[in-house]
Amino acid sequence: MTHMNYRTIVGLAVAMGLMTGVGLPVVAGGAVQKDLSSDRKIVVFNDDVSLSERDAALGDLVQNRIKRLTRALSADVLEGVDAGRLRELSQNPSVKRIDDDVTVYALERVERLARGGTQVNAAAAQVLPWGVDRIDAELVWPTGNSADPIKVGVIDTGISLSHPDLAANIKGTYNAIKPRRSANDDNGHGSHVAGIIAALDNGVGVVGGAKQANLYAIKVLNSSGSGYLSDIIEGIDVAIANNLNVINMSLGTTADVQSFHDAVIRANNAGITIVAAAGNNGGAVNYPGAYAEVIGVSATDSTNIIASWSSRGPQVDLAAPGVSIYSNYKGTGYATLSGTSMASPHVAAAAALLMNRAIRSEEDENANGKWDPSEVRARLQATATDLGAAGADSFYGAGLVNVFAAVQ
Ligand SMILES: [Ca+2]
Ligand SMILES: [Ca+2]
Ligand SMILES: [Ca+2]
Repeated sequence: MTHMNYRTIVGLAVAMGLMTGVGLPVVAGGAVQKDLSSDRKIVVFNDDVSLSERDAALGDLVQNRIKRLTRALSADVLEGVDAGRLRELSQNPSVKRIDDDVTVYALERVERLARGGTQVNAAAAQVLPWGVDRIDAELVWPTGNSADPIKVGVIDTGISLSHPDLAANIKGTYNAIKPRRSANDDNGHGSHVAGIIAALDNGVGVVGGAKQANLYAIKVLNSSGSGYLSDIIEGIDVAIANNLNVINMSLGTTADVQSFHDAVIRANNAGITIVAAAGNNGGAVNYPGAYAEVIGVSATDSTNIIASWSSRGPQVDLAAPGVSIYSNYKGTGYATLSGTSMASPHVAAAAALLMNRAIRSEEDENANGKWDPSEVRARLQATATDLGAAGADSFYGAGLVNVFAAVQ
């Protein structure tokens, strides 16, 4: 497709309130994965550089361009350019910086693959999943708060658009990988995450913590659960353009890339509460979970103990259920998965429920009458159940999220 067509289609999709796709490389479960991105670079231009000036700066390298970012970030993604040409390009006055277009991964534990795949179940009578129960979301619903009309973006592998336990809550889609394609979930991970946030209370399958939240499927990860940073950045900027309230990123990478942090800062400045998985390597918190603007979430089991594989460190803000979580899957299925990928959406659901409750003056740090990301985080942390060592610690952050306590 030509670049003109690409831009036109993206523009139309956003104008119509549609969103269709999401992805970056993150290491799932410490497995060795092929780095998709070693050959891809994000050429970041200065803010005042026009599209034609971008073309002029690239010269014959236009033929190496595989993606153009034209929203908040002014950047072109190039593939297959040798180091000498990149050095030369980095000295062009139009170019601000050249970043690695790293691979980002879904943060689901991959042991399922060693067992020959995930067991997919058919719908049965609705159950209250243990994680939704543990964060006490079901105690909030009788008050009438089920998070409608809070907008939650699932930046992931997409969401199953045909799933009877999700479809009615999906209000928009965007496919950042292939903008002309749908954001239907071809992996299962994004549907699982979406179900933890907002599966329907319809008598079948499961029910999500913020069961009437408006879901936005932003597909950035492919059918294998990996993707490029450039697509994730586009997904974040689509979330900003669509005025979403919360975004969940159950994905990560060990690489700290300036363009990624900048996108997170833009979303935070736009008033979006950003929640991300801590990572599954048992070590340091991945990005974006480690960025200060993001609520980084570690994973606990049904006995409220941190999973051995959950990443940990001072960047963990909260803990949430992430072991043996039953939720929606691709198609019309259901599956039990583990990972900090499953912990993060419990906090996203809690944030959505909290944001649907009017903010009180003592919670409103900047006195603007609405929930800002730092205020959401502060309330969720102040009302979390302390676990482990007394007070904040690197395993559980402020503790296990409890949304019933938060909305009091
Ligand atoms: Ca249901
Ligand atoms: Ca405020
Ligand atoms: Ca503690």
